[in-house]
Amino acid sequence: MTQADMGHDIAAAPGSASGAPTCSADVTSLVGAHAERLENLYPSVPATVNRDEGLMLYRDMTLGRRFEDKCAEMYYRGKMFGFVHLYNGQEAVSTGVIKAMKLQHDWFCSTYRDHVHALSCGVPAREVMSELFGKETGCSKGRGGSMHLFSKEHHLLGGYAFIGEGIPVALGAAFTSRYKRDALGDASSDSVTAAFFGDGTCNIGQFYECLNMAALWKLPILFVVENNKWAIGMDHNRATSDPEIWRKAAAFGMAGEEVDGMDVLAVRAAAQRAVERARAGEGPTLLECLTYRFRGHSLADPDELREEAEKEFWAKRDPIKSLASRLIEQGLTTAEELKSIEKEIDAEVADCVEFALAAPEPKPEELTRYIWAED
Ligand SMILES: Cc1ncc(C[n+]2csc(CCOP(=O)(O)OP(=O)(O)O)c2C)c(N)n1
Ligand SMILES: [Mg+2]
Repeated sequence: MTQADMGHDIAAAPGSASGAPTCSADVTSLVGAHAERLENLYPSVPATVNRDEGLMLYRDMTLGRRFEDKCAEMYYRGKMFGFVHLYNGQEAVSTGVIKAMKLQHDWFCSTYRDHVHALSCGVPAREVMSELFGKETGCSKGRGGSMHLFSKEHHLLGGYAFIGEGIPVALGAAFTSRYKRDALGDASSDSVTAAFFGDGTCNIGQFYECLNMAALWKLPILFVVENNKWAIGMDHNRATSDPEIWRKAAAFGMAGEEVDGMDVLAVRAAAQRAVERARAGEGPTLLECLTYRFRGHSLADPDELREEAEKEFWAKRDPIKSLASRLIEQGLTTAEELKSIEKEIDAEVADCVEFALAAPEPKPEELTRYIWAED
């Protein structure tokens, strides 16, 4: 039995025999306990990657970042309406988890911060950008907008405006997978579901109810907590009984793990372990990814609450820049090759904006279309 099976951390614990340095009191007072946890996280086995995988991960994270930088531009130019929540800084979580799963086979459930999850799931950038512009060509036919991305084809079960709303939906998908196999005798039914949500969401009821049911029925699900330290303007450490969310897994007898959410390789390795357990019928995992959002809560947030020192601490750990350095250091790519990937991505993003701007609006007489199942 591994430590994870017992609901314990796989990575070395803070201040453990791994020799990890602990943060000085000065650093902690400047950047806070969330940063201190990250500093003290030393994986016992550093994750590695081959060239193709490395470039695939780099491409996916860069697409997420550049797509959203363009979203900000379009929002401020008045092309998007309503609330728009960007994911800048958290890309290693979406890419690390989703690209460790089987696309169009496994299932994914998001929150209002859903654009990058949709892109990682393979929803075409044209469809995501069209949705943000409220166009008929959007993945939710322009009826959903930024917070309600959905794609049956890509097994994206939705973005949700109410926090925690997606967790029971994800649980249902995991239950379906198990039910088809065990009750209906479909041996090929081995899909795993990943539910993404934030630290603030771990203080509400659905989280606990769903952890309970998932553990009880050994459902194939990953509860992926994107702990970015903030729930709008509420500091995680002021809002929860035990800030180390992964430890709450032990109360349900399920595997729990904390991981550096700015390190895509570490997230990928942790997700692979959890997916393997889930597919083998060993049940759920609570995976807490320590991360940070580089922008305000939404594009309407002037982001004046967070300390500059804290923002700088996390900006230095930009997951895209870190992966680039590692791939170059390991001789798997060159700066020139990464530049040409970025150029391709910029062209894809420019194309999706052009496509979305030119796309038709939904017809007013079809306002209520797609509400009922027959559509
Ligand atoms: C049920 C419910 N209560 C309150 C809100 C208001 N609200 C919107 S975002 C948010 C914070 C969520 O923080 P977190 O789960 O950490 O996600 P993050 O925004 O950091 O990704 C809250 C409380 C909501 N959307 N839904
Ligand atoms: Mg948060």
